[in-house]
Amino acid sequence: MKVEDDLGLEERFERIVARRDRIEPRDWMPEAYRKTVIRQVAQHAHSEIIGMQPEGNWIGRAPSLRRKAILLAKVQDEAGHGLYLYSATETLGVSRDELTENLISGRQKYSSIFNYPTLSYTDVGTIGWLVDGAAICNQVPLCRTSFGPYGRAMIRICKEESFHQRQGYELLMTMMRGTDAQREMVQESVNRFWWPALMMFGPPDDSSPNTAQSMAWGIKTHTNDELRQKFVDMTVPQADALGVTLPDPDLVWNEERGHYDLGTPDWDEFWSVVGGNGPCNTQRIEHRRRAWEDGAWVREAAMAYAEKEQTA
Ligand code: BYC
Repeated sequence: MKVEDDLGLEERFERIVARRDRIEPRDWMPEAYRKTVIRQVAQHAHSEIIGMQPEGNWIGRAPSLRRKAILLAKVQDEAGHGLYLYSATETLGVSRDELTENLISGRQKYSSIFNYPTLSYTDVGTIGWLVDGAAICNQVPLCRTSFGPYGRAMIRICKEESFHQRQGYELLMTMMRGTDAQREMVQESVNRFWWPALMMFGPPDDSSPNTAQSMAWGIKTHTNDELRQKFVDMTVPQADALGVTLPDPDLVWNEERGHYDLGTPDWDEFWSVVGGNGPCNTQRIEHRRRAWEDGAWVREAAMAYAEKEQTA
């Protein structure tokens, strides 16, 4: 009897996935699906929270009140994205404390891109243009992901990401209309961020262990290489309009494919950064650990207050 029940549930799950509908937290799901969603959404949440650091570093040194207001709003949006995504993960029975411990201990990952330093204010523009641009390419399809709370969080996140991308592009365009020194700063920044931005999409399809199963379950709807290509095709004309050169001599239009050909990212560097050895990995995690420890009294006070209210 038990086996039949389970078969019925699994069939129902498969049918929901096949008709591209949503799986909700109350629905039965295979344990491996639950684990995969937790892994991806938690990593995504961690990326938003760790991703506040490279840009947050420049809030106090913004060149004008206007730039400061824009940057503050953007970094606050990222905190919000992290919170929606942690909430989506919590619906699967894992606590916020556990997730943060997993990040700090290195058991869960966050996007490789945030392990690169921001060396000048120009990097705020480049992150907006390239990093948020890559994030949009990856995240718009996630609005239709099979896990309901994740997909719904993504709808709001994507609206905010498109503002982030545009503010970055506008910042760079302003600098490109400035002095030679400013134009050089933009080019130098783009040179540093181009390849790491391409790596955000994950390893090539033939060395991506999770893609096939995640696509079969509708968690991912496109492969890593498909999305990387889409990003390149979208970004080359924007680079032309901006007047910067993307640092890849193999970047040429392929008439037959109807896409740009591109060079190969340094995958050894990617795996090294993912493995904890990028330029800023230690600094990023240390900063997060300190913030988590410093905030312990706030969490304890909030819990004590909630308990007191409940008893009253
Ligand atoms: N960095 O089998 P694969 C933002 C890992 S934040 C680090 O292809 P999957 C923003 C991967 O986890 C936006 N690790 O994996 C915030 C796996 O290891 P595990 C962040 C990476 O999951 C602030 C292994 O490599 N976006 O926009 O099928 C300021 C094999 O990979 C990376 C998201 O999180 C990487 N780049 O596909 C500004 C999007 N790539 O877990 C902006 C949601 C791969 O087996 N996530 N790995 O130990 C996804 O779409 C997918 O998880 C990925 C990877 C495409 C990233």
